[in-house]
Amino acid sequence: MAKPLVIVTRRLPDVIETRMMELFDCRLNLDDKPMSQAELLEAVKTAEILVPTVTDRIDAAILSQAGPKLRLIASFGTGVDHIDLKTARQRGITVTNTPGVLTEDTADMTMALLLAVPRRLAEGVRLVRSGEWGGWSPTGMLGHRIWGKRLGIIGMGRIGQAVARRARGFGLSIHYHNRRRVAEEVEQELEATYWESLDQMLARMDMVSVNCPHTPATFHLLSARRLKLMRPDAYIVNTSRGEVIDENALARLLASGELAGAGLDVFEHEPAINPKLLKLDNVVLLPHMGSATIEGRIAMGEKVIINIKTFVDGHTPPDRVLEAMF
Ligand code: 8YV
Repeated sequence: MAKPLVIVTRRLPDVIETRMMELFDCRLNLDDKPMSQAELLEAVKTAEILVPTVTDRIDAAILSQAGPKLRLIASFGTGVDHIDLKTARQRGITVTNTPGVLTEDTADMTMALLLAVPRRLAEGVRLVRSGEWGGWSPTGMLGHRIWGKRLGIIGMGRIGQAVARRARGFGLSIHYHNRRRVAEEVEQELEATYWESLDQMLARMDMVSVNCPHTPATFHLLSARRLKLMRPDAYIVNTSRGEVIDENALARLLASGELAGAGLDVFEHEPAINPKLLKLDNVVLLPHMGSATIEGRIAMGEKVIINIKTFVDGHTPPDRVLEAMF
């Protein structure tokens, strides 16, 4: 049987690329340069299977010109907001992702930001490196305690729950808003309080963590109006997608002291960073590295391979994505 033509848009871990070369007629991207829309168009016209990442915009314009051979988009990543699922379905193209294997890493990074922002970690590093630290002082570098505070989690899926488990260990009490209330056992285990109204929850939290996917329903979920409901001493952390927060409004409120601080691993227009955010001291900005562990990336690649293999063998791939899931 002929091996399927698989086009991979970015560099993946060596072990994954090697295995893909063994299994498939595989075209790799050796210099790791993100593909332009023109290159992507060429790829969907040629490939039977496309392996994109979050940096590829597989929109309706691209998909409507896909070649008849393109049957599967096996995305390397969990979020699928870069793929137009509706057009893919209309064109009979199956879409898969890699859920589950980056939950713990992303939750670790969320917890790191929940600690880093109130305890001014990045400012402390900058001070030491600047050579201007004059030594310990009783009132130097004071931040805020997180123990005993309330954490509001927006999106209580796998990652939200993994954040909650960690946060409990740091003495935070767990509150959450989700489309659906989670199972009673989970609520009990986490001693979590459910808020059907996001507005009501936001107004009462000391810290807020964004852990929901970006969908049309969650675009600017944290709008200027909602951000203004938060308390001026509250912190906000986002390891999900920049688009969930109105970034301009966030920067404004942080600058005017109407919010205490933010930890952002994701941005609305990556890789561009809102210049207003760059001017602020009370923010920790990271380059979308929530799931960036070697173990996680290999596990993601394994999932991509399993999804392709299962599909090529004529079965439903384990991580098939349906529009109704989002
Ligand atoms: C991935 C992510 O590394 O999986 C996701 O949704 O945001 C990242 O952590 C990236 O998407 C890879 O394509």
